[in-house]
Amino acid sequence: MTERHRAGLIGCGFFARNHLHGWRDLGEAVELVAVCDLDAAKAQAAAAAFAVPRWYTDARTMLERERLDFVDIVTTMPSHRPLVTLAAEHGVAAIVQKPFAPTREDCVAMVEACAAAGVPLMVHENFRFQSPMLAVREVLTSGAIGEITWARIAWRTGYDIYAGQPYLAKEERFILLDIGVHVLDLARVLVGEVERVHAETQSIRPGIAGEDAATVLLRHRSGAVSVIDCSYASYRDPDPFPETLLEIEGREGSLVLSPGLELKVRGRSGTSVRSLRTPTLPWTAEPWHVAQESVLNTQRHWVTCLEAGREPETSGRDNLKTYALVEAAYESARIQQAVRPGA
Ligand code: NAD
Ligand code: 89Y
Repeated sequence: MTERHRAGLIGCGFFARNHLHGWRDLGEAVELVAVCDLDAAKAQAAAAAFAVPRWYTDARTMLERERLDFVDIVTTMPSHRPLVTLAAEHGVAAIVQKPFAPTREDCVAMVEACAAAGVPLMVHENFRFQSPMLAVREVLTSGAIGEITWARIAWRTGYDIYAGQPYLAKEERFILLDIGVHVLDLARVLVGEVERVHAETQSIRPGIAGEDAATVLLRHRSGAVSVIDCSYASYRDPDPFPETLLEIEGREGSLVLSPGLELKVRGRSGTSVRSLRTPTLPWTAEPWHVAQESVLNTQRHWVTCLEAGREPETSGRDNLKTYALVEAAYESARIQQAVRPGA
């Protein structure tokens, strides 16, 4: 039997539970040997609930005492750069949750630190690994609708995300960095790289520090145009949370992913309709299932790439391109003009 990859998880808060379940499901390939949180009670509780042998309150101590192949960083973004840099100093690979960092300078520093140390770095950008998105990617690569000409990728909800993630209400750069980053990443994956960005942002809900709605118009290098719209102040029935909805048109057909994950594809040979819902796992539940399951899919991709010595799809280097779209969207909203994303 080949040796399992030895992992340490940093950050045992709200979303980490999904990571912990995912690593447990991947137990044949990954051994979670330690967890860490600044809050001892959270670290201890995670270790107890998932039978992890050791827990720490200091990531440096964990990296010094444990023999790790990688760390899984599930903290909020201000700690990403110090933690990724620390892992690189110890010659340890890292997966880090989105958003990559508060600034582009931080993102570049992490990419450079891991490249200099010769260790892989991946951003846990999970939306492109959601089962419905993987199915849509297959339809697009099959050529069923022909070359893409136009798309709309929408995330609109009134779900109370502040209950589980209260820090979001205090973010001055809010929805574009929190959800926009996922949806803009999908735009790159589904439609292609971007030439020009035009954005409008809105602050709708009282008491929120940043923008909670954004509408972004993208001109893709292929000539296609897409509309990316996100809102945390959209009170609809049904509320599709946490589904991303799609309308994509090609030269020879179209596809629509509707609330409830029904996919309708009109192609050369007619129209087909199918459900992209997947069965819940023992540890997932609606409405979060599609997001939770994608954590496992993302972790599986990381392990496959580690074993093949291949750069992950959502490597730190790749995520700089998604981050550049977020930056361009903020800049466009500020100057009220279209902006070319940075290199
Ligand atoms: P959280 O605040 O609930 O948990 C973060 C934990 O990290 C806290 O317990 C905190 O004490 C700990 N922490 C912070 N700095 C640390 C450090 N230096 N060393 C050790 N522990 C440290 O946050 P959350 O809601 O779990 O979100 C974590 C990240 O996951 C965020 O970046 C968020 O955007 C992301 N997230 C991603 C998805 C997704 O679908 N990809 C969904 C939700 C949240
Ligand atoms: O923070 C968000 C994310 O990244 O995915 C869903 C979420 O947790 C709430 O909208």
